[in-house]
This record gives sequence, structure tokens and C-alpha cells, in this order.
Amino acid sequence: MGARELGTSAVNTWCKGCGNFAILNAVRTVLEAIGEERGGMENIVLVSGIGCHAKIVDYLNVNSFYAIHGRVAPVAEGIKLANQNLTVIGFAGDGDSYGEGLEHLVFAAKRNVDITMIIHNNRVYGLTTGQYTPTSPLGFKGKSTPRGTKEPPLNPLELMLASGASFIARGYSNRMDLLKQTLREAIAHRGFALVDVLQVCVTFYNLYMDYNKRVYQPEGHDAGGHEAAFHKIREWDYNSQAPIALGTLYRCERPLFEGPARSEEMTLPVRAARISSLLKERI
Ligand SMILES: Cc1ncc(C[n+]2csc(CCOP(=O)(O)OP(=O)(O)O)c2C)c(N)n1
Ligand code: SF4
Repeated sequence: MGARELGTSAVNTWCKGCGNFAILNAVRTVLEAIGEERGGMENIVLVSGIGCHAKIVDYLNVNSFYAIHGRVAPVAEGIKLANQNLTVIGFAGDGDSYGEGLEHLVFAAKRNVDITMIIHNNRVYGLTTGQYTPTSPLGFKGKSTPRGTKEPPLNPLELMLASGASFIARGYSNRMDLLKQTLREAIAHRGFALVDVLQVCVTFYNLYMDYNKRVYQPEGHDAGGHEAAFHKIREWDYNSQAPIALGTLYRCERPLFEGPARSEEMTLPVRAARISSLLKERI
């Protein structure tokens, strides 16, 4: 499938300069590259939450599912567990996933379900016009905190490491080539992969100037080492003025959660027949 065919006729309503465009373009390039390897675009399913980020699935001509706010991870897990042949990619906001949906994210990482979560982390609620989120810095002045927040942010990557995520990375919407490479690595990873993308919201929290000065790609970082990853991930706590490492920061192999073991005879046609008889019985 070529680049044009992955586009849709939906009118794009993101603000001019929004970091979501970079994520959309990066994802589109990666999907074009991997579609064939995955046995065709029909084997790829996108899931999104509620927020500006969520509209990304409207702009990609790929099977998709809108979950409710905070529920991207469990929906993506359910789709993957129902059909292990699918490549399942979830898109969530930082409010969506690190706020209301946090417990789901922790459990998806703990279980090591083979899904990829791409977090559009603009560190603000975009769609609801500028309230603080769990990754807004201490003192952030937004619609709900005009005098500044009184609580420090959490470091979502540290939380993911502690929860057992087997792939953790950070991208930035103004470092396109690295973002594409990182997303490709995350989707190729067997197991739970999370990419926290610093996605600049130009309207409610424009951090381009700040990030441009501070982001870097670590040289010689051992992403396979837990200790090295721990130190790299703690270097910037989403509050300080420390340098911000980009790229794959941690990866390991560990057993996948594949749901209840299926017997040999439980093939797709057998399951389809069982599901349809259950539906007839109950509806
Ligand atoms: C269950 C539920 N809670 C809250 C809301 C209200 N709501 C809609 S979008 C949103 C915030 C979205 O922010 P974020 O997830 O950071 O995404 P962004 O818009 O920044 O991409 C909220 C709180 C909702 N729609 N449903
Ligand atoms: S409000 Fe922010 S996140 Fe939403 S489209 Fe505009 S720039 Fe992007």
C-alpha cells in the first residue's frame, strides 16, 4: 500500500504546528514499510483514546477502534489476545494514559502483552484546553491551576521500568528521523513496548525552544542493561532542566502474556462458530 492510500479524506483539525503531525507522518512511514511483513495492512489494528492525539486514527486508512478515555491499553490488550496474528498499536495522551488510564498501563507492562503504546506526551490536556497532567512540571500554570501546580510530575518511564515493560523509549516531535526509527523498533519488539513521545502542543504548552536545547541521543548507551536504563531514565525527571535522552532506553526479552492457552483444535473457524452460537443464545 503506498503513501497516498494510507491517507484519508477526514479534515485534519489539529492546530498548525502541533507535534501530532510528526507522529502521524512517522507512523505512516513505518506502517508503509512494515505492512507487507505483517501480511498486509488488514493485520494491523490501531486503538486510540479521547483527546487531540486520538484523532490520529481518523487520518490513517487502517482498521481502528476508539476506546474511551484512559482505556487504550486494555482495548489493545483484548484485541491482541483475541487474535495473536494482529499487530496492535495504541495511541494515548499523557492525560489519558498517565492519569485516568494509569493502572491499565501498569498492568499491560506487568503482563508483557505484545502491544505497542505510543504516548503523545504534550504534558497538558490539549482537547480540554490546557489543564495540567501527571507530567506537567511543578508550578505549571494552566486552566485548572492558575497559580501553578503544587505537585511534582511523575516520571512515566521510571514507572514503566518498575512495572516490567520490556521496551521503553522516548521520541520527540521535532526529531523526525529518530522518531521513525524508534517507532519501528518499538513495533518490531516482541512484548509490551512504550514510546513516550514529547509531542509539543503549540497552543497550550509550547516547549519547542526548551526541548530543542536539551534533547540528545545517547552514544554507547546499553539499552539491554537494567542498571544503565535505570540511570538514563532517571537523568531527567520531567521537572528539572537536565538533558533529555531520546531513542530506545531499555529493551529485554521476557515471556509474553498470551492469555489462556488455546488447544490445537481451537482454530479461528472453530472459535468463530462458537462465538456466533453464543451470540445467538444470548441475544
Ligand atoms: C471518562 C472520561 N473522563 C474525562 C473525559 C474528558 N476528557 C476528554 S479529552 C480529555 C483530556 C485529553 O488530554 P490528553 O489525554 O493529554 O490528550 P490530548 O488532548 O492532549 O492529546 C479529558 C479529560 C472524557 N471524555 N471521558
Ligand atoms: S490543542 Fe495542542 S495538542 Fe491539540 S491540536 Fe492544538 S496544538 Fe495539538
